[in-house]
Order: sequence, then structure tokens, then C-alpha cells
Amino acid sequence: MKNKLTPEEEIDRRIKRRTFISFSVFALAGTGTLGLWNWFRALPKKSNNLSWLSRKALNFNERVAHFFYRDGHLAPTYDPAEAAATPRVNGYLGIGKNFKPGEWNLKVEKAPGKELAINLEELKALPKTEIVFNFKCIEGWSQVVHYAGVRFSDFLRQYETGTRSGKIISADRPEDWYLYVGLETPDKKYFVGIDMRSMLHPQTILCYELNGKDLPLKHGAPLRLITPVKYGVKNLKRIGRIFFSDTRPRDYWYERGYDYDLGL
Ligand SMILES: Nc1nc2c(c(=O)[nH]1)N[C@H]1C(S)=C(S)[C@@H](COP(=O)(O)O)O[C@H]1N2
Ligand SMILES: [Mo]
Repeated sequence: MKNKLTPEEEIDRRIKRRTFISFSVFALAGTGTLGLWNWFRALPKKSNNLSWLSRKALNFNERVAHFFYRDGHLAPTYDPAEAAATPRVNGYLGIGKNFKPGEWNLKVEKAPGKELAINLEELKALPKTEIVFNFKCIEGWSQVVHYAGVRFSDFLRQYETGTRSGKIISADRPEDWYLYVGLETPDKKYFVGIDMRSMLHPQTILCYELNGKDLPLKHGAPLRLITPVKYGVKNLKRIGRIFFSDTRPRDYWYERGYDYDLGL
């Protein structure tokens, strides 16, 4: 029997397959019709025409490759030994004192009017993804941090959410993805909106660990967002609810004059 692929390997395989298919399709499309393709193949090997045509096809393929490269582009990672032992704490909106972690669960809007409540144990039972990266705050500082949790794409697949059809989210059907994900603190005092593509990035996680230990409250326990493709402001601490939308969810700092995307 064949071994089951890990979610990571599965994504990798899909990206590779998509890239391969696109290469083949675009290689053909890039040189026009199939007839033209045959003509191209029939050209004498050393003619100038041939090198001109191959170069054009190559440039086109490079652009296609660039698209997928960007799609799966990974932020630079570091050795855990390089991570800050006591990372700086910044931003206390929505993480006030009267909060009972024991009573917490994550609310997820699966469909309009249909909400899931997921506890931490259930999240911890999913595959764990670690990331050591340079966390950047828009105020001008950055630091290498070591966080771990559930990859958001794994989470979406597990709970069959994030799609309009209600089917399991797939790289092959981007038209079925909701365009945005909204996250808010339990008291709704801090809230962010993030495009689905960034949320599906392989380094975007729902995080419950810092430096191999339970996430401290001031860093967003029980669960926070960690994503290296956005500035710190989007890395919402203490997630209470997650929902999906095709219009931009409300965003705290956007409402105060910042760009909506704040991508890196
Ligand atoms: N709930 C909540 N999350 C938040 C903030 C906040 O004020 N409240 N501040 C953001 C900002 S501006 C930054 S830089 C990071 C800081 O994360 P840290 O305190 O874990 O280093 O949290 C982000 N997430
Ligand atoms: Mo920040």
C-alpha cells in the first residue's frame, strides 16, 4: 500500500503538478497552435529561428514559473537557537485582563448562520507546523521569533471551511475560495482582515506555542495568528472568531488610515 502523504507533501505535490501542467499548456499556448508547435519541432536544430522561438517560449515559461514561485514563496527561516528568548510584547488591544482561557474556544463561521466551536485540544491534535522567522512590526523593529501551531490550510481542510461550495479547499479550485478571512478577539476590540491567498500561505499558522512552550497570554494565548507574509499588526493575538467573506472584513488599523493589505 502506498504511504499517505503529509499535508505538506500533498501541497508540494499539487504545486508541482500544477506547475508542470501549466508549463506544458503554456509552452503550447506560448508558441501559438499545436500546428505551430509541430512546425517549431520540425525546424532544423541549429537554425536562428529555432533559438529565437525557444527563447520566447522560455521567457514565457519563466513568467509562469515566477507566478507559482510567488504563490509558494517562503519567508526566510532561521535556526531556533537564533530566536529571541523573551520576545518583545507589542499591542494590548483586545487582550484585556478579564479573560478566562479555560472557557475559551475558537468560533468559526462555517456557513452563514452556522458556527463551529473548536477547542485547543482539537487544534493541537492536528499536524504541528513550526516557524522561526523575522517578525516585522510596522513601527520599525523586527526580531527573530519561534512559533508553532496548525497551518491555516490544514485547519481549513480539517473543518471543511473557507469555500463557498462547502467542499474541501483545493489549490485546483481557487474560484471556490472566499476572498478574505476575518479574525477578531473574543471581546471584538481588535480585528483584522486578510486575503485568502496570504492565509493559505504554507507559513501562515494558528499558533499556540512560543519557543516550544504554551503561548503566554501577552503573546495571544490560547491562539493567535502568525504569518510572515504580513506585518505584525495582522498577526492578531487571542483569536475569538474566524469568518470568511468576499468583501474586505473590518480591519482595526485600516479604519485608522493604514493600508489594508500590509503585505511583506
Ligand atoms: N489582539 C491584538 N493582537 C495584536 C495587537 C494588538 O494590539 N492586539 N498588536 C499587533 C502588533 S502591532 C504587533 S507588532 C504584534 C506584536 O506581537 P507580540 O506582542 O507577540 O510580539 O501583535 C499584533 N497583534
Ligand atoms: Mo506592530
